[in-house]
Amino acid sequence: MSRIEVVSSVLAANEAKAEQNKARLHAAGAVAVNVLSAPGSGKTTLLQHTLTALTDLPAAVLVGDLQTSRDAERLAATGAPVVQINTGQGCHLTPDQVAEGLDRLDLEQIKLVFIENIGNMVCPAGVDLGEDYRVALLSVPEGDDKIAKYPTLFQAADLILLSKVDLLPVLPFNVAQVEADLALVNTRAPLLRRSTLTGEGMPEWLAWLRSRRRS
Ligand SMILES: Nc1nc2c(ncn2[C@@H]2O[C@H](COP(=O)(O)OP(=O)(O)O)[C@@H](O)[C@H]2O)c(=O)[nH]1
Ligand SMILES: [Mg+2]
Repeated sequence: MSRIEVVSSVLAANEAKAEQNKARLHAAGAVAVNVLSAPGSGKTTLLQHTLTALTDLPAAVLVGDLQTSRDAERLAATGAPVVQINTGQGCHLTPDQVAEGLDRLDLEQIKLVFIENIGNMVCPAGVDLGEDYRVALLSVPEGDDKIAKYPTLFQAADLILLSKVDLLPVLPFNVAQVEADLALVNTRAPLLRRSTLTGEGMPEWLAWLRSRRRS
């Protein structure tokens, strides 16, 4: 078998597993949201605040990291079910790992499954985990050129969160540039400004999530 055939069979296996994850989530009446960004953009902090605020929508988190269970510990403090998935050297979660994570949740009790992907702007973008929606974060300290430089992350997103907007007054950052770059790669996804420190954008984010619930 040639190398190309081997690669394509791995991709086909991943796609099949992602479809199984999706079918399983749908059968349980749960919606899955894949959260993607660079390390430090604010994914775990966003989910901590979201789990605390979403008392009307039972949610769980599968959280990916190369090492440690630090994010899982932060998230579990909210009382929500959390599964840490350590990928070792893997720069993105795989559909198999998500399936194993789902095995450890009582899906009948859960309406929303967040998947905090590995912090990376390249690898996770091309991997379907079986999620219903993708949310990409870009934080102000990362700089206003990141959508232009890492378009694949933002192309496939259903919602883009411009996070840490509380830092806009103190950092040079051109929001209009970000909007213009986004318009070239994704005209479907809204760009929502948010800050955990001030609470800006939180009601809109929660409304977006609630409107996605399946049952
Ligand atoms: N200024 C500011 N800092 C934030 C905000 N959200 C998160 N952070 C900080 O950003 C850092 C990384 O956050 P974390 O949630 O761990 O990012 P992750 O690696 O994407 O999960 C932490 O020091 C957070 O306190 C925000 O809205 N504004
Ligand atoms: Mg994190």
